[in-house]
Amino acid sequence: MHIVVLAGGIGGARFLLGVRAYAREVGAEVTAVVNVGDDLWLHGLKICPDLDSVMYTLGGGADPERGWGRVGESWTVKGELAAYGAQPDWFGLGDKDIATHLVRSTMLNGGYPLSAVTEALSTRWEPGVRLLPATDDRLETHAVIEDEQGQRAIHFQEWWVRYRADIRTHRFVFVGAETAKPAPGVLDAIGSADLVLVAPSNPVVSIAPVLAVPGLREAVADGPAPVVGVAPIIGGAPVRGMADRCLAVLGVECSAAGVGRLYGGRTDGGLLDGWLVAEEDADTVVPGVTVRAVPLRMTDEAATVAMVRAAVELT
Ligand code: GDP
Ligand code: FO1
Ligand code: CA
Repeated sequence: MHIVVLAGGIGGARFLLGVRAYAREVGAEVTAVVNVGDDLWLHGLKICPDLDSVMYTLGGGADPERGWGRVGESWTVKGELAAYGAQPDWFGLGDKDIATHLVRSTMLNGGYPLSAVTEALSTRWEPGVRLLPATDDRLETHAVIEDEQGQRAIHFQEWWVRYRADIRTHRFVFVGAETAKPAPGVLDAIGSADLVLVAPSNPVVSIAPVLAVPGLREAVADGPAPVVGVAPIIGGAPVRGMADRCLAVLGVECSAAGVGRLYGGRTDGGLLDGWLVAEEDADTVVPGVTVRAVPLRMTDEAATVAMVRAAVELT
């Protein structure tokens, strides 16, 4: 059995802990196709927040409270950069984390594609699943905002970290998406999958940029495998993060039903065959999609494995 998971950062990473444990139980293979829309170059370094969240979490090196970066982190370089007045000062890189970005940036500057770099970094972390960036090409999420300076596009990280998504926002743009190609292995993985799972990641800024890679959405929607999604919204609110603000930009209701309908039923030109929602959202209806209500809080690995099992049983 081959399971493909579309994933963002922390929600994707925690879900993958459960998918990996389930896969070990049943002898399945797992491929994670991870969002790169959050990625940015900073201080000469390439930062890939979602790939790193997944890699560190599955490798046992993530900070569980922050949800990003390394556990036991120190911040000497951040302090030194601040002493130089280096900008941006609203995005902090930890010392241990910087080592990852140094290795990655050196390899990228040497001509290796991001997928090969990710594979190389994974030899240290042994995530136990195949980690693939959605694309090796530049694909950056930008937010078109409006303030006293007028209307302009800013990088997703500036929108999320600097403004905390608390600024008038017209839309998101996936810069570079039109010409991006799926990373090597992505289409083959989806084409050979027995099941595609959409992790309970942010639908607007984690899953949408993955699906924006030309050919990727079609490979999932028209592919052989059933597609089951897991709601990141419980009782009308995100479990963590600012998905509510992201959904508001699209005019989509912040609910399990709102996100399910945003993905849509496969029979209606959408993505999903099945949609797992939390028990408090048991009345959710998504046209053309089989909806099942189960506990959806990823409090520990056993709870997450139970979610994965429910997703498998839905197919
Ligand atoms: P990010 O890239 O680090 O922001 O992480 P993701 O996009 O992968 O995941 C963020 C989403 O995960 C948020 O919208 C959360 O609501 C969702 N999430 C976090 N923890 C849980 C959980 O325990 N259960 C469910 N169902 N969703 C969760
Ligand atoms: N999130 C923050 O809120 N503040 C930061 O200073 C910050 C730094 C950072 C450095 C490396 C990294 O991989 C992630 C980092 N994040 C930070 C998280 C990042 O913004 C994530 O992309 C978002 O949480 C959404 O996925
Ligand atoms: Ca993200």
